[in-house]
Amino acid sequence: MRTTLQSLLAVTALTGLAHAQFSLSEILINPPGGDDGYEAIEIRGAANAALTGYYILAIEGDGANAGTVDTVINLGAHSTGSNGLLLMRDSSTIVLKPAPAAATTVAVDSAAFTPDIENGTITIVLGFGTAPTVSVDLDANNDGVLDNGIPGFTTVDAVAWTDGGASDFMYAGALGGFDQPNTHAFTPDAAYRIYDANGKAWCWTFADVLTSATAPDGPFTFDFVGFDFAGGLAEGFGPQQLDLGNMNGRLQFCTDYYGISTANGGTQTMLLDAGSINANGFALVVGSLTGTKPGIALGSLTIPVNFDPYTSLLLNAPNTLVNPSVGLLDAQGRMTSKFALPPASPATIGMTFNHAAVILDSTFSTFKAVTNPTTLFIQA
Ligand SMILES: [Ca+2]
Ligand SMILES: [Ca+2]
Ligand SMILES: [Ca+2]
Ligand SMILES: [Ca+2]
Repeated sequence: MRTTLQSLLAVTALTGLAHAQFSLSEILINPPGGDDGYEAIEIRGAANAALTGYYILAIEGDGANAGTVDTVINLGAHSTGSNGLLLMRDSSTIVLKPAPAAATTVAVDSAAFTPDIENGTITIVLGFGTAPTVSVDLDANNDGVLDNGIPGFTTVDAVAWTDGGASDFMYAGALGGFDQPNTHAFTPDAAYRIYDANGKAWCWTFADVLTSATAPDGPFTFDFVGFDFAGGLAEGFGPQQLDLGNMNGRLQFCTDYYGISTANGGTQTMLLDAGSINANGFALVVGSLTGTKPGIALGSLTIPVNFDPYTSLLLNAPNTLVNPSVGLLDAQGRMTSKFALPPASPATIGMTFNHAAVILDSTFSTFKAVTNPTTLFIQA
């Protein structure tokens, strides 16, 4: 009996691993100017891994068409490259900058990317099994719930975002993925995955992207000018642009929401991944209302927040507005903190909060590292 159970568990674990190895790592669906030639979706997995049976789906989220399968991209004939990356493109005519790594498999499927992937509220799904047919409506009564899931199809990863339409729906969360709420007024052009120190998919970032008139083919820089970015991206820290077909850059501090309304209040979750090298150490979350540069000098380190009254407030009242602001890292070197803004806090309208974490050793005596800053906008 025990042997049977053990072998069953082993098989289950192996199956889970086999299917958990692929993730959506980068999505560009709305570049500046026309979309043709630039739409691309990057998949990350093990090296030289076949995607037999796998598909990417785009499910419409806008109003009356919510739930309609807009796009089906068959990955079955492709494998990841020796670096674990597959980049699906709508055309090979334009040479992206930066160029995909030589080790990346770059595949083109113009038909599947026609028409273009819609730029409004959209759910992108990676999975395997029987793919639905293009134009099938998986949410016939438009109540935001897929009527029967995706029949015959197993989702391994999903992400969704919204343009804020009142009757729009995102379906990724219910599929085990991530729905990015529209709490700051921009609709992402691109989604960019952050992986942890072990290469496991960890959190999402989102941004509008900018190109220049003289370099329309890239680099696609994140829009730090219009403040259209989210998830832990920050100007001057961590990834600054898309890197389609190249390994994604790292962040150690990531967030979910990127804007909180003063009327409704809300909570921003901050995820810290200091790596297992900092297991059981301490983290101190510091903050600023006056930006990230020049920051606070701390020996040879620089904390990327400027010292101001908010910095003092967090230090003098630990584990209140940010909780925990002083905490213990777990065995993976992680900690989750929350910033909570009560409803009806009009005095904060227009404020931009930056937070960063300082990593200390397990005796709370040695500063070991500082993270990138995160950003939070406070809206009316
Ligand atoms: Ca598009
Ligand atoms: Ca439904
Ligand atoms: Ca529908
Ligand atoms: Ca990439």
